[in-house]
Amino acid sequence: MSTTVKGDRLKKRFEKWDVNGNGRIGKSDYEAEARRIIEAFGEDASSPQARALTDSYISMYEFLATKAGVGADGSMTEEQFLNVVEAQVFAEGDAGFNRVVRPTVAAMVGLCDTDGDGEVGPPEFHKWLEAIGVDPSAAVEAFRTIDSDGSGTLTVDELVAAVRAYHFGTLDVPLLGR
Ligand SMILES: [Ca+2]
Ligand SMILES: [Ca+2]
Repeated sequence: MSTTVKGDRLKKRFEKWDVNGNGRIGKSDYEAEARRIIEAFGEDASSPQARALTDSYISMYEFLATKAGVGADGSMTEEQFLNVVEAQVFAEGDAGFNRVVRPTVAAMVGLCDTDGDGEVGPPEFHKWLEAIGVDPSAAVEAFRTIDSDGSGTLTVDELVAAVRAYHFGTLDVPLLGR
């Protein structure tokens, strides 16, 4: 069952990024996604936080494209994308998520963390969801679910676990865009 959810959620992801509908995604799609999030936060594109997010998206793309065998600057078909994410992220479990997803989650925390405590509090999380285009009415419940130690703030670890939970179908709120 989780395989179906993963596949569906990734396919949705692919279709959203393949803006011109040519059946391929490339580095520019990842850059555009980072830019869109930065704009939604009202962040200056040249700020260290914004650059960290852009860099993390580019690194994530280059890693996956290289592993898919198309080269860091190459583009991937849907099949190549689904296969490489399956092999490099899902099949590797925590290690895969930590290597591929964690730097991007950490960069998102950097953008959100306006009070500078290194974690994401409820108002910061609300803004996160808004910025990626998720209905923030889900924020309160999602926050409680993701805050697994009940500390009242979300750490990078808790958020990486949440991205994983989303792709395995145990959480319905996407954190890196729909
Ligand atoms: Ca904070
Ligand atoms: Ca917590």
